[in-house]
Amino acid sequence: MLDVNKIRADFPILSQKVNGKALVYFDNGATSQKPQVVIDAISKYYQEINANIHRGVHTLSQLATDAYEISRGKLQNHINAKFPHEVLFTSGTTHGINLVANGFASILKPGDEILVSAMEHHSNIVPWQMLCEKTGAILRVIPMNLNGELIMSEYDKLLSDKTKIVTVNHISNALGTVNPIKYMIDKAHEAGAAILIDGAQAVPHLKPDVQELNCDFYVFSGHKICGPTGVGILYGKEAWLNKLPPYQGGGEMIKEVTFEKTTYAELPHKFEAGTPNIAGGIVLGTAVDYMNQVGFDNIQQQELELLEYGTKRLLEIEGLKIFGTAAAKTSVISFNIEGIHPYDIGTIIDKLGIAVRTGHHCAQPIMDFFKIPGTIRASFAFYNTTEEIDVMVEAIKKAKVMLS
Ligand code: C6P
Repeated sequence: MLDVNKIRADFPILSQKVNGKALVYFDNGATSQKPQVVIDAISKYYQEINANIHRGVHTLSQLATDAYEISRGKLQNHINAKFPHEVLFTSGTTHGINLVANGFASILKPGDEILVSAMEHHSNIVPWQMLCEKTGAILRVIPMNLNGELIMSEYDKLLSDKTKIVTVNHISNALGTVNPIKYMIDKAHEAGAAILIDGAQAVPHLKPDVQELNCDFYVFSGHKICGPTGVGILYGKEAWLNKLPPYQGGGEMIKEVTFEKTTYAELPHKFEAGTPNIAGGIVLGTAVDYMNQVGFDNIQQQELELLEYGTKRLLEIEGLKIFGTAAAKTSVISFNIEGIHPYDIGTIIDKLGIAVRTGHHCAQPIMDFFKIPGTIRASFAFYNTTEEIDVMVEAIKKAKVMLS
């Protein structure tokens, strides 16, 4: 069992007051809070070993390079990638998806098909639409039902020899649905298509095993797993990363440059042009160590309790409707209260120290599907408590009285 009070002491921000009230941070889907070890590791890097990496013979450059590559190895172990060079540092999920979509421009022909799901974040829609514009490929959408579950029989029907890549999130940011990605990966491969998994909302809750999943690409952001902003991971199978052209040109990604011709560096450097977020890359390793120390079994147990308790307590509020009622669900509750705009509730409960996200959550097609302007989203992390849920429920009741 997790000692939540002990865990909370690791996160200095959680003892802050916001608007004069104890902070209740339920916007973990947007970004997680950072434990002291992560905050300290950032200072330590700049105080002790700051230098550019992969370039200098001097001691600091070597120390920084070693720390960066050790961190890559930690991430490799964390997701069980076969090789360290299959683990690319990016600036985040959005960067990772754009990198892959850009690479597919050299593969797709007019009439080829890309499958996305009906519950994607804009980051996993727009880059593919841009790719379709460039190549003449066609975007097809895997539909969902009213519980917010993808309809697998429709997915099976959409797959064909025209499908070149399937791209789907592991967990939906707006609904909390855990998608059946193992099934989807196997089916995509049977149809001869590649598959990318957007793991942005999954990695805070579970440890993906990319070899067991057998996905071609898996992307996520560091800031959602207790790490800093501006750093993320793109896992790609070696064969795919060798096949795709580089995304950006510049320093670090070359073997040889002349004015006539440039040859590219080996993986992972081919995709890591320019000076990267060195501190971010190193500290992402610290964040992953921290999450593993807490333990994903403990994280899941605590979050399941929060999901069940939160769902029960919120449903006590008259007129409250939850969007996203899939059988397989993580600790995200999206809801609305009849006759009240989500933004109004969000603004009032913020005055009471409670941070939730309101709006379309960068997933407008989901809101269109449910014919709503947006939702209020409470997304819980392992450092949250049922007492905090009580505070939120009371605050919402108060806001409801004020607004009706
Ligand atoms: N979702 C949320 O509040 P970046 O911004 O690149 O770190 O992550 C983009 C992204 C991609 N896919 C999914 C499923 C996501 O949830 C996100 C980020 C945040 O839901 C901020 S919009």
